[in-house]
Amino acid sequence: MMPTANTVYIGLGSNLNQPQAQLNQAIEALKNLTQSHLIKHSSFYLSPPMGPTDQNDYINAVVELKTYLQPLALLDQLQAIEKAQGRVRNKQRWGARTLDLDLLLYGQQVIQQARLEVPHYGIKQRAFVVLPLLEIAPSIELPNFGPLNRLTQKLANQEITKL
Ligand code: ROI
Repeated sequence: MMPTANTVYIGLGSNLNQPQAQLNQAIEALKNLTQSHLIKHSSFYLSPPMGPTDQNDYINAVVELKTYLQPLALLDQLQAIEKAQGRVRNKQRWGARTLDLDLLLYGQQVIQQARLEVPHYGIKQRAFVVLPLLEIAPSIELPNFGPLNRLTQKLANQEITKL
């Protein structure tokens, strides 16, 4: 039987070393991802750092991919792109970074593994994830939750600018 492609959503974030250029470069890398096809990407969004505030504002976006990669193989590829773009894992949790690629959703799968939690644990609290995701997938549903657009009201107080 033909294996089916999975629709996945990936969150991109950067607040170091020309964030917009970092995201553009990451989108190019995702276009070249093995066994995958980039369907679309959102606009870029500017927001103040959530968490530690002694760091630059962030640029964020979301992309939709179709992929035959299994979740952990996809995670390996995303981490390789982060590394290629100079991501250094430093001591401060939630510190500044050149590039963060988060696997937000993998079809409607729920994954709870040591290396990987899907849906990404932060989705529902973060306007910088929800807004770009709804821009490219207005009817998207979260497993065990329902339509993501139920959250827009609750997140309306978070400062964020669509660029
Ligand atoms: N804050 C914003 N605005 N955007 C991010 O991508 C982001 N990523 C993070 C933390 C440090 C939690 N804050 C963020 O990992």
